[in-house]
Amino acid sequence: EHPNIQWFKDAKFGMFIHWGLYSKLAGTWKGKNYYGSGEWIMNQAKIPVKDYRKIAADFNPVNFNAEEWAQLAEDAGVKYMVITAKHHEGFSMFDSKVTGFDIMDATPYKKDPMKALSAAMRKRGIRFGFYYSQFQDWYEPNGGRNTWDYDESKKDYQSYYRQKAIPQLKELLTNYGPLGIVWFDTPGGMTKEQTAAFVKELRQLQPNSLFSSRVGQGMGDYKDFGDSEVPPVPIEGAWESIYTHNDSWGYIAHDMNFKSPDEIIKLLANVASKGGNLMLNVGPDGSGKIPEYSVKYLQRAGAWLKKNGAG
Ligand code: JFZ
Repeated sequence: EHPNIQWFKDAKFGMFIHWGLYSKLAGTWKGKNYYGSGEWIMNQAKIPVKDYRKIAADFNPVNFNAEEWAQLAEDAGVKYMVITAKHHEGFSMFDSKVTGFDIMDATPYKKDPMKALSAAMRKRGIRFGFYYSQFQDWYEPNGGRNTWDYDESKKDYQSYYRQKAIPQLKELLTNYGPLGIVWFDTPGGMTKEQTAAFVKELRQLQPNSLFSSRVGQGMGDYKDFGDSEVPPVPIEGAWESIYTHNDSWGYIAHDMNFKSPDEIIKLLANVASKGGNLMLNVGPDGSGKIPEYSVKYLQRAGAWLKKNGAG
């Protein structure tokens, strides 16, 4: 058991944020609407890298306000937040020296939102962590699972890990203060030995930080259930259920299927009654605004929790 697991076991409620270039596409590519997983649009529409990279040139989230996002987290009563530093699309939402395909170098925004957000969260005493897609990287010739631009059989995953994933994770584990969680996802391309070496190398930088189970090979510090899944009976040990507020992780403009404050509280109670945490996702748009329904409903859920002594 991880020596720093107790805060997580006590947390009950977390906020997940999926935010990237896909947020700007908002579920639409070339006049066609997609539904269900806005962050997968590059894959669903098989958008070539040479077109996808152009989205960055217009990505300018001037409405992003770290204090507002952190305040929403506090109002909602969450005890931790995890945000996508790099999703499968391969775009880095932080200042990375490892690539030019990041928010500093490739967009007109030219600021690091993760710097501001990590600071705003620390100020409020809410744990902060990064989601990082360690294997799937649809931008890189050697990254996982882009088969529409690249030939899978020619890929050298180890070279991608050495040249991008590991150096970037080192940046994330070095430049943003103490992290509560590093949330890995969809493992691949590594043997058990390679995963062990990967985990060991990164742990040295932040021994106190928890690693999610999707680091692979059973080497995470707590269990994540499949998306939108709550176990039927109480489960021992540290675990988390992840849900999204509407039907997509990444922003989709035509998805209005938001869970009401009522439904959020029932879901939270269901997960808590089985002994786990609920990490509920919101998907800000490409301008940096969290959808109004997410703001309103999370605030109302948080107000209820406070009033009833659970906040
Ligand atoms: C992954 C991502 O592919 C997705 O875009 C999103 O970020 C989500 C939170 O995580 O999707 C998964 C990963 C694992 C399972 C389901 C969806 N699973 O184990 O059931």
